Amino acid sequence: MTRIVTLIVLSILATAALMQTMGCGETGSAQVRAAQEVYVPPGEHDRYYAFLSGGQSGSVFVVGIPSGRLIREIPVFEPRAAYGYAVHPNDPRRRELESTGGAWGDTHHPAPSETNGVYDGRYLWINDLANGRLARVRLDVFETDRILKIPNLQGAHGIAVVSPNTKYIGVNGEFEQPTDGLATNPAPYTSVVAFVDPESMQVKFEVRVNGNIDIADSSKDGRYFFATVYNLEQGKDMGGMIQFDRDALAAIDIAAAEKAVAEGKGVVRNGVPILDPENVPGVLTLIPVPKNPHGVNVTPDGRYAIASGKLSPTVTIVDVKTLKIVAEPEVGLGPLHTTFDDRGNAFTSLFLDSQVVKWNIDKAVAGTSDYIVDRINVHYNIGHLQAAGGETMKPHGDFLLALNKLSKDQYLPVGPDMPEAQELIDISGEKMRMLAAFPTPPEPHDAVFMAASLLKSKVKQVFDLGADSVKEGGESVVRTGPDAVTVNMTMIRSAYTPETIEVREGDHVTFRMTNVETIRDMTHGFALPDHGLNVSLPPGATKEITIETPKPGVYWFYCTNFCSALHLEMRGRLVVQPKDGPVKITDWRAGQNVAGLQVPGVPSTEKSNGR
Ligand code: RUQ
Ligand code: CUA
Ligand code: CA
Repeated sequence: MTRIVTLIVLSILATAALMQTMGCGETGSAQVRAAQEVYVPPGEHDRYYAFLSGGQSGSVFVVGIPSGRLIREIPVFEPRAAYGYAVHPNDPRRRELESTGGAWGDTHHPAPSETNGVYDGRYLWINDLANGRLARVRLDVFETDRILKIPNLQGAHGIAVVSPNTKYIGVNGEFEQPTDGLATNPAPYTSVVAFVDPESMQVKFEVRVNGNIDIADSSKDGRYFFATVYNLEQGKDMGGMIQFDRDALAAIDIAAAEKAVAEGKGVVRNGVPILDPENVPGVLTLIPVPKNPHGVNVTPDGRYAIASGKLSPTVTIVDVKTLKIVAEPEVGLGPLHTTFDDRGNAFTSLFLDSQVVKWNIDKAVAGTSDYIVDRINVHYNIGHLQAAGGETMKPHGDFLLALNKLSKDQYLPVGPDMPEAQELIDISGEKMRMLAAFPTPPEPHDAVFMAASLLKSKVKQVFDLGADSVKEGGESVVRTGPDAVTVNMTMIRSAYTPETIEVREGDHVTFRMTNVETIRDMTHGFALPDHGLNVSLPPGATKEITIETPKPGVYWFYCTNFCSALHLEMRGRLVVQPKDGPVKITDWRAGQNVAGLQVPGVPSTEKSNGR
């Protein structure tokens, strides 16, 4: 009898467990609903592009939302063999990286260009905290376009475009410096905010701020640039930085700064006028906010700037017109950043609580006790968070991405170090709902969403063949000097023209290469073994690169991107004759170019000494 009862009980338990796994229980049906919301069938597209900063990957990750699929990594401050980006020391981009601070970076904050307070899909700027740089990414081709080293500033951390029409990109210097740049200066350290012109990518002016400057945003009317200061103490160690109960939210009056610069009130250092607010009153207002504040975010309607308290469980709500504090509601432990929906709610990340807290802005300002709307646990220790369009004047109010610093037990273990974790949350209802999670390489700091409908039509299918491109039929190998050869090469499925290039040891060989394909996605690579050369050419692209010291031997350059059934055969030879060996000076389809250029000791046409 007891056995029968036991069997019945066991079978009931088993059925319950089965129902759970099949998604028939309460959690089960919530999961099925969530899965349906993030499922994007094969061949269909996501609704949003999300641009995630790559952190110490030095890049930008492009993820489809809601699926969480990684669509692309845009290399910015680091070489990436995957895209033939800045790999060779003579790659122009590699040289740009080396000359501006080095071939690695730490990207934190993606900032898209805006027109009328909403994204226009032209550019995305991204900072390099480590080496004080700002890069611009073109969103029609998803490639890095310009890299700028910012003078007089260390630790380029918070950046923000000046709304509503991208007048400047403001860049904050987090690592304060001796004011005159000299280590011998005993004076307290200060920082600058740099204002960069979006088109020319030049620093127009800088504004000095006492202490350091962390995260940035601009008022929606472009009047103020806001920056949090967490070391108003001007401490030089941890203890020194956490002395005060209040640090500051800095508000820079942009028009006043422009006027002062025009009147010559800036002190020019490294080519950039720096305004010192002590000598130029009215440029900078410091609003006291607790304590070691981190994020600052302006509400979509432009009324308030909200500073997150980090070491204080509060957010400080500042009226953007008066620069007065209107409320300081408690939200939870470790508030770092805030984002918004289209219904008057703010969402603040709580690092210590591992939560997102949703709160009503008007109620918090009015001081009613019911301003907290909802809380949801995230996994774990959230840093940034971003709602779709949350930085613009028109938030979408549907999805929120939590960018968590630690994933701990959330994914298959991969050693003591675990992946970074993003979680996608539905914010369309009163209560937040967890939808999905996806990992990424280290380490996304921040993200912005861009509607697929905005960007898709702006993305180019092929690069335009520029004046510098090599035309089909116009290929040549030209000796341009006693020890210099230029190869004008085209590539199309699935061959390089020319296929054989003969040079002499000691020659500098310049490859000018055009992928003359006219259809999307037909990318060819050009990799040369043992010479550190790896470039990749999307359709229509032209690249030029010089290898300085080819070693004697036969080297097969080959295509790295699988392009056709003859992809493996898409290769050719670089034949490097030893200095004193039989030398054939290439005159491939280019006899006229060779004439007149005599190579010392050897005839300039095809001949060999027949050794
Ligand atoms: S920081 S976790 Cu670079 Cu954006 Cu706040
Ligand atoms: Cu071209 Cu493979
Ligand atoms: Ca402090």
